[in-house]
Amino acid sequence: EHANIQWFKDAKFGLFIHWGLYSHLGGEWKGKRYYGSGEWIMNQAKIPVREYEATAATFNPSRFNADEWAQLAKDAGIKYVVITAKHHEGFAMYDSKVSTFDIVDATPFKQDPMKLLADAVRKRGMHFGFYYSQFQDWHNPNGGKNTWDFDESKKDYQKYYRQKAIPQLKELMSNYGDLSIVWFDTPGGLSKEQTQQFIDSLRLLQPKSLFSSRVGHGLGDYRDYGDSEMPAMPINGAWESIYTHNDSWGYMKHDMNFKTPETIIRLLAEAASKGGNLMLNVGPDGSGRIPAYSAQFLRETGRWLQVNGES
Ligand code: JFZ
Repeated sequence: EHANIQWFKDAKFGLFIHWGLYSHLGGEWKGKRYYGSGEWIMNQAKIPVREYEATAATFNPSRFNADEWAQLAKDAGIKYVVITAKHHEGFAMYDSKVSTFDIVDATPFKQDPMKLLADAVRKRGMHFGFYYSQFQDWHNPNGGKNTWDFDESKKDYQKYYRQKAIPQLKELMSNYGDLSIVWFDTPGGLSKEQTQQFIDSLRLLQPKSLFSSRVGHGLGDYRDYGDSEMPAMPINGAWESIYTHNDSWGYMKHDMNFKTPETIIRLLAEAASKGGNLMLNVGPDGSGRIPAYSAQFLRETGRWLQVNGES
């Protein structure tokens, strides 16, 4: 068991944030609407890397306000926040020196929102962590799962880990203060032994940070269930259920199927009664705003917790 697991076991309620170039597309490409998960649009529409890159030129989330997001989480009764520093699209939402495909180098916004958010969240006494897609990277020729631009059989995953994923993880784990979680997702390309080496080398940078189970091969510090999956029975040990507020992780303009405060509270109570956490996701849009229904329903959840919750 990880020496720093107790805060996580006590937390009960986390906020997941999916935010990237896909947020700016909002589930639409060349006039056609896509359904499912907005952050998968590059894959769904098989958008070539060069065309996808070009969308960064108009991504300007000028209404982003780190203090507003952090205060919303605080008001909702949330204890930890995890945000996508890089999703499968390969775009770094922070100032990366490893690649120019990042928010500071490739967009008119030119600022590092991850830095501002990390500070705003920790300032309010909540834990902060990064999601990082360690295997799937549809932008890098050797990254996982872009089969429309690149030939999967010719890829050298080790090279991608060496040249992009590990150096970017090192940036995130060196330049953003104390991280409480590194949330890995959809593993691939590494044996169990290589995964252990990968973990060990990153541990040195942030010994207190927890790693999610989707680092692969049954490793990681706590258990994550499948998306929108709740265990049927109480479970021992640290675990988390992840749900998204509507039906998409990344912002989708035509998905209005937001869970009511009542549903959120029931999910929270169910996770807590079985000994785990609920990490609920919101998808801010390309302008940097959290959808109004998400903000409103989170605040209502927080008011209920204040009256009926334990702390
Ligand atoms: C992954 C991502 O592909 C997706 O875009 C999103 O970020 C989500 C939180 O995680 O999707 C998964 C990963 C694992 C399972 C399901 C969806 N699973 O184990 O059931």
